[in-house]
Amino acid sequence: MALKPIITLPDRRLRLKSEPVAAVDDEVRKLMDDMLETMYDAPGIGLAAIQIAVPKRVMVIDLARREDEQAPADPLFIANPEILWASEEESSYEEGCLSIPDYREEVFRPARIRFGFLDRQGKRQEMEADGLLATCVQHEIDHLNGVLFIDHISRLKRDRVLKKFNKSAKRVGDQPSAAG
Ligand code: GNR
Ligand code: NI
Repeated sequence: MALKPIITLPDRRLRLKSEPVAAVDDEVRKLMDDMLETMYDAPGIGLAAIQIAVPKRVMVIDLARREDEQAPADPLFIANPEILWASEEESSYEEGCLSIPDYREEVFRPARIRFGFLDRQGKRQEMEADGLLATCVQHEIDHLNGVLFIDHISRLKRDRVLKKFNKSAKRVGDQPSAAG
């Protein structure tokens, strides 16, 4: 396994639409393993392949270590996910994203979903999710479509975030300033 750098705003690759995998072969399993190691290291509860600059429809999720870093791993390996059903009812979570460091905001999404995917063995699965898992799956599927959680918040807040990240990108190598 290998740790990979996580790309962050304003990297334009975060806006790419990722391509489905033809099959879950050894190369895709290696990608999944690298993603999982990178996600645990961050730490995060989900990671889409584009966050390590690979435009494939692959993601990993593990909610088990959210509160206790020492808890046993319980990873979900997901390729080519598709939302099959989403509830009318919505719920909100304060979301964050490893590609938008140090920013969190409340996002409303369908509270429950049913989704299909290929697992680590390439076997087709269907799952229902609610709570944080439903949110996380939708957040990661958004990444595969070039969508970020800030696209679901008010334009005012989004523009503020984008401006901050555009500024800090131009200032790489500069001294930090009070203006941020
Ligand atoms: O680690 C993460 N936490 C999180 C919290 C609330 C809603 C979504 C997430 S996903 C995020 C990791 C990430 O950026 N995945 O793409
Ligand atoms: Ni994210």
